Amino acid sequence: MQKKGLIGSAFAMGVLSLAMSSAWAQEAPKLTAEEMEKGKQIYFERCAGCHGVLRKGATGKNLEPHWTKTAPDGTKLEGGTLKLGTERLEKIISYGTEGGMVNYDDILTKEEINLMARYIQNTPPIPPEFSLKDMKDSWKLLVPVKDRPTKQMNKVNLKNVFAITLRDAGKLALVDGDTHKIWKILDTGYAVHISRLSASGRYVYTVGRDGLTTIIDMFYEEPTTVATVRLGSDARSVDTSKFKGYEDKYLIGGTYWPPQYSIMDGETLEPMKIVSTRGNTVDGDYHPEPRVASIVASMTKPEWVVNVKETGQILLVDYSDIKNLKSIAIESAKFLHDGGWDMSKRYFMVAANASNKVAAVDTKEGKLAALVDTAKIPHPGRGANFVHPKFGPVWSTGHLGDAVVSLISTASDDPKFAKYKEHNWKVVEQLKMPGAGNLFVKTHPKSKHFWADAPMNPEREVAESVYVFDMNDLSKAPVALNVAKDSGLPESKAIRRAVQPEYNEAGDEVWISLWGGKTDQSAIVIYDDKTLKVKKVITDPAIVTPTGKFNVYNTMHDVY
Ligand code: DHE
Repeated sequence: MQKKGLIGSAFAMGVLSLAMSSAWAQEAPKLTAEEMEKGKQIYFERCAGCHGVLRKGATGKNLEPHWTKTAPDGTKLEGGTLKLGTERLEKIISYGTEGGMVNYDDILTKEEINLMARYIQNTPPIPPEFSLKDMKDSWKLLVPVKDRPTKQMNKVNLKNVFAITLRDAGKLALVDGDTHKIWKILDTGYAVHISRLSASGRYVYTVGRDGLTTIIDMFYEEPTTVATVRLGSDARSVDTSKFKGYEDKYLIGGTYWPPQYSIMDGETLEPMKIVSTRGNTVDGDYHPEPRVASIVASMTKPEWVVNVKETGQILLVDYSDIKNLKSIAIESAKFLHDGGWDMSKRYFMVAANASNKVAAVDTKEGKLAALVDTAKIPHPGRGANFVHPKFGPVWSTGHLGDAVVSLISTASDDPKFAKYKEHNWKVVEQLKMPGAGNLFVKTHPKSKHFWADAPMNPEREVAESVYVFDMNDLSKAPVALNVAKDSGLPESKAIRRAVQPEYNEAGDEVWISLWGGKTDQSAIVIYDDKTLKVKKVITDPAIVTPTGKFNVYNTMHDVY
């Protein structure tokens, strides 16, 4: 049985209300140099994403030593007594919290959990900065543009290729969506977070959590990496220039550490410019680590939408003149995370997840259209768009912290949707999920189905399933598909999380990753979108810890 955040409420509600006391001057547990190195590595791989390199907190709580070191017995909290320190931290790390922290007892060993409980009581080491020169030194142009094929040298239907992250293997699988066969597995950075496509559909860009960015050319007989560059030491986002006349001229990458974005040549990845995102939050406080979360390319203007997590500032970066770079900073809310376009592709919808809000940016006017209150911790991925029978165009997001999917009415320039104006920028309906822990939702213009996962739910049954709503009758409970059972794989000790539904080009198949442990057999389970029956299970042993999947056509055209 999975343990639910047993001590979660204490951690989630209590830690922040702990009074500062002189007792925190006491020494943190001593670590050997070897333990320190290992702690650093595990912290980077598993913790930094939510808590930040400097541990100031964002999606996760602040983990600076004044919170994590043992408090004296009897320290009074608002709701009772709490003592942090090694033992309590071990429990939190093992079993997770109701505040959204996942349990690590099936990911880390007991010794590693003990190490991390001690490690985070020590002052966070500050990683080095990463300059344009560092980027240039890391840049490898493996094949110059003039030596690349001038036409497609294979017969694969490139538009229906899926780029699939093999998270813990540090690889990317390119799978032929027509034949369901693995086309090629390529080395990439560690735990590629997202893949994005060039405007031409020829190149796949990946960004590893370790900051390594690759460009893969699909015109060769077999996909080939033609250049690589390092953006920094911790990264999540990348996109190309998509506006008419600038197609694939530039690539932008965003880093968590150092907090900055970098602009590169779109075909060679040659580094051109770095811009820091350090500065003030929407509350006016200085923040030393404002990380770059999602980035998207606008098709309305030569601009990227760059969402800065800790400051809550949304930057519209105009790439028409890189030397004299102009950008607009739009105030929204903390902490910005992921998002996607509305149906008209004029508004970018981004989750400010710790504020329980979604910001809608009007990229035509260059200003905030609305800040929409939602249920707890919205986490849309790119979200999902459809025309609601009663409320017109809606964009949707699931929630990590609540058992609902929120449907938000979006504005439209199309006169046929004018009658829905009064609903715009409000949550018009909430679809009931079996529990919290959703990460991704998806639909397709040709489908009547709406898919939602719940991989962060602590219950095995829920985390291993996906939920399919009928858009013709949203009052019906969703159909639950148990992806782990449907995969036909034997039961495993660790939960195999069913994650990120992604449509094929035609919009008639939905691919789900069954994300198991590093040594478990994982799978990609492909469902027929009409019948909801399994069409194919890809269980090749090379499919190690699959997570994000990016269909070439849908990613190029922002179909979701
Ligand atoms: Fe993600 C998107 C950050 C954990 C899978 N994730 C994003 C984006 C950001 C982000 C900023 C938006 C990128 C963009 O659009 O430009 N993710 C983070 C984190 O900081 C966090 C919470 C912790 C971490 O250490 O990374 C985190 N993410 C995860 C996972 O654990 C997931 C489930 C598995 C994995 O591969 O690591 C995961 N994130 C994804 C996926 C997307 C994503 C699949 C793209 C969704 C899409 O449809 O575009």
